[in-house]
Amino acid sequence: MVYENMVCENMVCGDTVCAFDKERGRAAMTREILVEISDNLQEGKANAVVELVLEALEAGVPPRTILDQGLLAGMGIIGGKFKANEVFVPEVLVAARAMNRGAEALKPALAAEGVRARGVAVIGTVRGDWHDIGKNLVKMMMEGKGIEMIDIGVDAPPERFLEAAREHGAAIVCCSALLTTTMGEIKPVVDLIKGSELGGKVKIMVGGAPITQGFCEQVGADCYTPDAATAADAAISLLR
Ligand code: B1M
Repeated sequence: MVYENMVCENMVCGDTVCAFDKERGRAAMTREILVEISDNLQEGKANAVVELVLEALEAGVPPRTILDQGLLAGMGIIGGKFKANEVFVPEVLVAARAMNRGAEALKPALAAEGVRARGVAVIGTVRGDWHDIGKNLVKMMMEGKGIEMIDIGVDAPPERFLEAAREHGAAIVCCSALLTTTMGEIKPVVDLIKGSELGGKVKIMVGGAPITQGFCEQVGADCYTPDAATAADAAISLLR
């Protein structure tokens, strides 16, 4: 990684490093540190991710590159493995925690560079339902895609979804329901949002074990996805 000590391979300029080699060395170092960020994130090593992010910043790697090619690349690989049943909930949770820590470390530099979130989404588990593991995974996957997530928690009444969407200028509202007895709470959220000034502007995504595509259409929601990784991909498509 220390390109200053490299010797010109072409031997064009003796034993010191020429500008060409310097540039090539810098590019190699950038690639290496980004791969390390991605690898450590996938292994859930949050402290190492933070250290590497700070090291990359210090070495002059642009914050956007660190985000896209380090953190988001790692989270994307984990998302793909989760979809393919190659890793499971615990691995995703630790990777997501490392992602969040890395993103936190990067935040000041991103803000200074003027990099904005790709959009805002509100997420919650519907009224009467306390299950939040799936919701948290969806949230983390979406954060991993650069979406700013407003988490209104569990047992959230329809009004809370609407208020949060208004307050934060959300483009998407995400409803999670895990019980057959609470899936009926999704329709009041859809009706309230569609009947408000946000109707037609804010997209509504739904999911959770008992939810299906047919149910999504029946309640008038915009998008159903069966898992967290596809939810994050779908959210990006909705934000385009
Ligand atoms: Co509950 N529970 N639970 N529970 N619980 C289930 C869901 C159940 C299937 C167990 C069973 O009977 N076999 C059953 C529901 C039956 C039904 O309605 N058909 C059940 C029941 C009955 C209950 C209680 C009523 C039990 C009781 O008290 N008698 C009670 C209800 C409490 C309430 O909510 N009011 C209850 C309570 C609990 C605990 C509190 C103990 C705990 C929740 C802890 C927590 O979440 N913090 C709990 C748990 C852990 C479960 C099981 C074991 C695991 C759920 C889970 O987290 N799965 C569950 C049985 C099971 O699934 N094996 C069960 C892992 C998680 C990653 O998956 O949430 O499906 P999931 O999320 C997935 C997808 O669904 C999707 O992406 C996620 C990841 O890929 N997804 C979305 C989720 N939200 C999405 C949103 C999207 C898109 C995708 O877009 C917006």
